[in-house]
Amino acid sequence: AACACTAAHGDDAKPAASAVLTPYERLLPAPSSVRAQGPGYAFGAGTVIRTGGPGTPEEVRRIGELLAEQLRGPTGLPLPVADGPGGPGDGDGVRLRLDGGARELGEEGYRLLTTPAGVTLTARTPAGLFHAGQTLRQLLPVRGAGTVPGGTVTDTPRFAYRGAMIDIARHHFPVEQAKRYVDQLAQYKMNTLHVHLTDDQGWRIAIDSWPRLAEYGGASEVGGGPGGSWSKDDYRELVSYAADRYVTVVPEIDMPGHVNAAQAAYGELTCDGKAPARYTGVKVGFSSLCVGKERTYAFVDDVLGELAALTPGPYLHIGGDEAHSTPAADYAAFMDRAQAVVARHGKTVMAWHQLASARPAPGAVLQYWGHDRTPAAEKAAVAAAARAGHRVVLSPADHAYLDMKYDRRTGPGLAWAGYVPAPRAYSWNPGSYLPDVPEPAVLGVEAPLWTETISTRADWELMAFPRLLSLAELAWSPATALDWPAHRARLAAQGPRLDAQDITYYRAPEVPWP
Ligand code: TNX
Repeated sequence: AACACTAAHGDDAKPAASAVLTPYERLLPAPSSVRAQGPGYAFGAGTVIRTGGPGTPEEVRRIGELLAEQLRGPTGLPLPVADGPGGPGDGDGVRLRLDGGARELGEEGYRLLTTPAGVTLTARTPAGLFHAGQTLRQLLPVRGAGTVPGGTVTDTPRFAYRGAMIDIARHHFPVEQAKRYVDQLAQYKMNTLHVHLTDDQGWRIAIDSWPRLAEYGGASEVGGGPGGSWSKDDYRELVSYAADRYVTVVPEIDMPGHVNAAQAAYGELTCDGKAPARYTGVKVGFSSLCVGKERTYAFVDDVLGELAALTPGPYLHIGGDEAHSTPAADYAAFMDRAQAVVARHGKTVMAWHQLASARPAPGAVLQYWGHDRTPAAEKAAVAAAARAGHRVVLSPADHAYLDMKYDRRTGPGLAWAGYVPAPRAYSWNPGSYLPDVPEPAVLGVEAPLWTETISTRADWELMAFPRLLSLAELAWSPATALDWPAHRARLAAQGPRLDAQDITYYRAPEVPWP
């Protein structure tokens, strides 16, 4: 069969037309293994989604309901959800099956088996079943019922942490936009949403013990707009919406720098006790918490305590980047205490990789955001931390930053790490990217979207798509499946799906969009 490999002779080959790809070849992220075999299953008016026999957890039923909801629109079929394993004469369809014994499928893997009788999704965990459902969506046509080709997909992720970050501090976005992004992430098997909740320009999360943080510190944003903030119920709603889609929320309170909004709300958080004006520009590195003041740590404890109570996920991200106004010794002393607070509230520390040059606490996860020109010593500090047992999430700015312009014509975005055209987002290997940080030390990949220049949903999506899909594939697919000519054909095949969901995307010239 014709496949994306027609273009596998290098970047000069003419991009393969997406029309020649089979549904299996179109899957994005590319699965670990596919065996096409025999005739497929035709979806029709009688298709039922079955969520297992007696003893099947309620969670599986929920996954079935959500999958049915996601398939009804595109297929136009009723797709009722039924309990019970189904039997002869029960009609055919999709079966969701938990198999605790399928050890080879790991924490998030699945098997999708298609015969003329139906499609069986098998996983060891509910997360795996959810991912299987997302694969099934892609095996059906963009519109209409269609036939899932016969065969077996067996698929497990390369990295456990597959994330995206949104910056709702530079520009405020409503929780609905974050939920929309969760849907988009989950569709491509990403499982983490990191929310940058605070920065110099705005404090976006309600903290009961320090109400002026959100009330006053939230009422500003880059460019002087009104800003805004999320109530605790907003945040809870996002967390539960994400959990239903097997996405974990990682909240970030950026410290000890990036705190002007907090200090504008509470002058006691500065060393001289005077509240600065709110800030609506785009400079970084000018603010710092007062490291020598005990009141600072009451603040840290209250904020992280309330956030920990709202957050079921394991991580609290405490920032730690660009603390240019905090002397190195103060920085290390502050981060020691902040990390202890995270631990006291039962969470694991995540921080930007600058923490590597201080004293990362046992278990702390470092998020690397350097680039090709980052000094070797800075990379070496991260490698040393990896040797000491810390795991690293990779967000190299010149590959993974979704706020970098594609090229000089891109409207929104920055270019301090250079332009990131679509192929550049894809063309790096997370398993060997940082010198002396071997693959087992890499927890995963995250694609941050900073919003100094982004204030609308259209611009957000334009910057994220298609590069987010490339990063999703780097995070999920086996290294052996990574190949730009094949990948760009898969990207092209996603174009009509993005269109059908009204997702704005950049028609990158390197991709053979239909
Ligand atoms: C660097 S990346 C920052 C952010 C900016 C971003 C813009 C990082 C940890 N800090 O404060 O928003 O660049 O690309």
